[in-house]
Amino acid sequence: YFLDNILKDPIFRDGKTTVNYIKNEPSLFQFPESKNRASKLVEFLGEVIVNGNPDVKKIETNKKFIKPKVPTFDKSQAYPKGTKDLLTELGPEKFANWLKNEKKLHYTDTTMRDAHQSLIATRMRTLDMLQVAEGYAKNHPEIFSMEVWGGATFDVCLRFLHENPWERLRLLRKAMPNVLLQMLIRGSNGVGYTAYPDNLVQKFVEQSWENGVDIFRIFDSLNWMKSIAPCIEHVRTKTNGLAEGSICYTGDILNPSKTKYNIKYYIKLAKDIENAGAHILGIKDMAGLLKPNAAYELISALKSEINIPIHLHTHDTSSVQAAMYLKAAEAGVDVIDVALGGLSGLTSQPNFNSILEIFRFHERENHIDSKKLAEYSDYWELVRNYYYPFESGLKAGTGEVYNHEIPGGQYSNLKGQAIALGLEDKFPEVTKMYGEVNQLFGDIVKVTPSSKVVGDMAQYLISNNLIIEDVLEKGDSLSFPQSVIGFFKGDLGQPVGGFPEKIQKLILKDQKPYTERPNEHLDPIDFEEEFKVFNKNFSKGMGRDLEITDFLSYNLYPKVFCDAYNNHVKYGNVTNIPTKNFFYGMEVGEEIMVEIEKGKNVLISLVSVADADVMGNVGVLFKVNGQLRNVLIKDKT
Ligand code: 3PY
Ligand code: ZN
Repeated sequence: YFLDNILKDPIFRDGKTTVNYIKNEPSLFQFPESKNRASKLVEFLGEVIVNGNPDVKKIETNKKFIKPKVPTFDKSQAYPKGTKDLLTELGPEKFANWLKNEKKLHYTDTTMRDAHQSLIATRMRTLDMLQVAEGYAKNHPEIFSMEVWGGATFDVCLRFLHENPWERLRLLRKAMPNVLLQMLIRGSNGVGYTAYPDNLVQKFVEQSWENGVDIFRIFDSLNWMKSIAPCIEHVRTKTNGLAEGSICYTGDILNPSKTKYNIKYYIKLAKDIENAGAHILGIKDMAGLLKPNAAYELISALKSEINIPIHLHTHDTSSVQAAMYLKAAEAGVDVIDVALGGLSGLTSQPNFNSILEIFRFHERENHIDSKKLAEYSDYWELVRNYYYPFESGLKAGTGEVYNHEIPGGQYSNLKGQAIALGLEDKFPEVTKMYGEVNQLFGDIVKVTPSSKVVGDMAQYLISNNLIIEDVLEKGDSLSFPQSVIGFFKGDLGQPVGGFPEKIQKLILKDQKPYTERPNEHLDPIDFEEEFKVFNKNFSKGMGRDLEITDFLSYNLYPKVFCDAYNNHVKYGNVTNIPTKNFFYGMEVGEEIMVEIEKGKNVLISLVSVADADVMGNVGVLFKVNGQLRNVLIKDKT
């Protein structure tokens, strides 16, 4: 394109060039936007071909992938009415009432959020979701909700996938306008790992609704009402969506020796959540500790004590959670969370396709087309292969979960972290230590971010060859991980029953803990002024005016946002590169089609990859829409 510009330039054509010609003619460097975008795409592909995708640590050479088959649907058909239409018609209060009076069991499909968060470290790309989103919403409008957003997906979109999480939400909303979309929000911690100013969380909730979220599953990692209640209030005042205030379930209500989290505790918490204005009660069994008989007892008790519908979530780490769902359904639970077969089981949710069969001919049967549903399971099973480097390696369910109590969503990440720290062969010790650290900390609720604190401490002890007794005996001379210090200071709020004082002193040393809400220490954001500065700083590189949602991303994850911004400046929009090529590059002779803007595709093929020159640069030759394009990539391998 540079040459093209020169050849068309009147100065050049009139033979009036001087030695400073190129320097003085910035117009020579103005390339058509789409061409510019194509150049950036091949720059990205070249980088992955030569140096690999930095997120992929281990590659299996000669790995073969089978192209996933997208289930058919009638594209011209209007979307059948679903729960989203019902919410619009009834409003949140009446909708919750409708749900409570439903006899049939309802299903939330977590495939696009928690399932991949729990099995493949949250790496599922939007492109793979969009292939099936419209068809799924048209073929299965009976689904109660699709969990598609929040939790760790926000961070991972920006940090590893070069995606804008808000764009993911908008695209999924557009593709599934008839079914409720659901997100997970960590109370005052939003979708982060720390407390944020209240007006930031409020704006985040408002914008999540504006961009497509209908159900907000709100929890706090210590079950602290002071973090849950304000978030319920934001949903009630800033949206017309549903506030699903949630209990995090831990321990075992049937075990007489585990008295801290007993049935009375959960009933009181559920009532507090209802009184705070939740439309639905969520029970978030994040580690899959709720046993079948306990579920029957818990749901039966809650059904008689509260008036809002109950939505139950679990992880199948033990591999027996299908039995739990059966008992919960018989006790009257209203909605359960499941994942499509190909991304279900183990640390993910129980298998939707099979759970559906458990309730076939049951009095609470929900008639969903199981044949079509199986095609979607097949699709996800094959898509999952593209993400093999992110698998946790867990091969079977484990009863050990009742001891270590590691949440499903944390398990695959913890394993990855252990590998990065060179502790792979000590993983069983790490999980055992996790359980011991939990006891040392006073048996706390463990879910993001409190679970990260326990995980950090367990890894710290194992990697330094320390045991719990060492903490008790020589804790005042040890320097603990920052997350642990912050936790004992009160940065995540207050745990049930308070902090164990002795440990708190050992960990904090001279620092003073506090008991008020962490958010109270944070200055509110001045949206008007700060947004102006933000827009000025970042709009040029993005090639567009920035939106309030970009500003929210920046405030939630400043460093991650800046890195994502720099990547965008360098590579442009890489979200439409097929997943196989995004992670593993291209083979010589391979040809791919990438959409660079709505309806506009570029055809890219890899012609050759040269050996590195003396400077260590590798020439990667592509054909882009038939024209040869050579990019030079520094070999960093
Ligand atoms: C999250 O907070 O991301 C979770 O999924 C917790 O279970
Ligand atoms: Zn979960």
